[in-house]
Amino acid sequence: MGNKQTVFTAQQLDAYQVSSAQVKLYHRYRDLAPQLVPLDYTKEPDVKLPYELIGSMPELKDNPFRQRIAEVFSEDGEGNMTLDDFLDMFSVLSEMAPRDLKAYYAFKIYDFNNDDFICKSDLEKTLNKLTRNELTEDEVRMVCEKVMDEADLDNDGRLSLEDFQHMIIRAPDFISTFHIRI
Ligand SMILES: [Ca+2]
Ligand SMILES: [Ca+2]
Repeated sequence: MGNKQTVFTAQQLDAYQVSSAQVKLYHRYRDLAPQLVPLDYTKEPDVKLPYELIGSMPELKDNPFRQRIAEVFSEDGEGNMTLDDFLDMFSVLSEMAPRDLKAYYAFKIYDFNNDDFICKSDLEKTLNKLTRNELTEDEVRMVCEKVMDEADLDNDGRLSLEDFQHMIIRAPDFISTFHIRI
């Protein structure tokens, strides 16, 4: 380990309202690739860590949505993350995050083709991942139809964010994959 100099001085903690959780996460980020991540962030270095490193973190590696999570939170949309992306991701995934915020990001994660709606094929992919491919195609289709029936309030055949927000009040399992203890 050696003698690590931390980037955040006490004054900086005050000035930027950097929380101790963020400092901890900065160190997690840096530990993924100490050769790439500088100790000094005051000059806003242009650093991104590749998805392969992010997706292999213990908090994510068993999550069937890990790649989508990284894509949604990364500025480049490909899962490669700046420190800011990384901090945003963990603050939303944290158990402390408000349900509405989590629901908003869960919706984006399930919207595989990024068109701001969860259509049938998005929902089928979601169900396959949520159940870790343990359902047959027919079963997935049935569950998918049932969810659509109940949740598609304006009957346009797809779920808007509003439809989805109503749905998770009754089916909280749809956001429980996104609770991570940091
Ligand atoms: Ca979609
Ligand atoms: Ca709808």
